[in-house]
Amino acid sequence: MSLLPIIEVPDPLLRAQSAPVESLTDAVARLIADMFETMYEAPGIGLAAVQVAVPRRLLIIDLQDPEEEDGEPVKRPHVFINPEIVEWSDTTKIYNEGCLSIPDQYAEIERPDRVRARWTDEKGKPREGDFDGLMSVCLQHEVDHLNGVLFIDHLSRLKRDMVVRKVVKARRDREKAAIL
Ligand code: GNR
Ligand code: NI
Repeated sequence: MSLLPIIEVPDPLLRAQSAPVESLTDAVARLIADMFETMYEAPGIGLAAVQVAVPRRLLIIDLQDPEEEDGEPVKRPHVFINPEIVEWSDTTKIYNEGCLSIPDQYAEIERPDRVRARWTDEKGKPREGDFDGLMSVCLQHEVDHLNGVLFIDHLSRLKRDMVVRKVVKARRDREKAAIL
């Protein structure tokens, strides 16, 4: 297993339309394992393949519930291959979202509070399910990534540009500090 670098805004690959996963090869299984290692280390609760520079329709989620066993969060890994959201609730909810590709920036985003999805699991089995709460927020955030959409796209142009500039400046400052 290996940690993969996470790409950040304004990397144009984050705007790509990810292509379907055609078959569950060993390479895909390895990618999934590496994505979990990368997500847990970050740490994050979700990760789309495009964030590790693989523009394929694959995402993982583990909400890492605070229910602990011996001080360790209980792991509940979920794999969604070629996911599709097929129904959205009319009711919405606001959640303070962040993104590993937009480090240290958060914004209140309004989304449908429940969704129904269809996907293929890591064993190749077709699945369908309903999601609410944080799982619904995270799944919508991750499916957006597969379509080149970021949570900041739900903000005004002015706010979005401000957030991207902050990320670029913070990265530049960090790189400068590393040289001095
Ligand atoms: O770790 C993450 N936390 C999070 C919080 C609120 C809404 C969405 C997310 S997903 C994010 C990880 C990430 O960037 N996934 O694409
Ligand atoms: Ni994200």
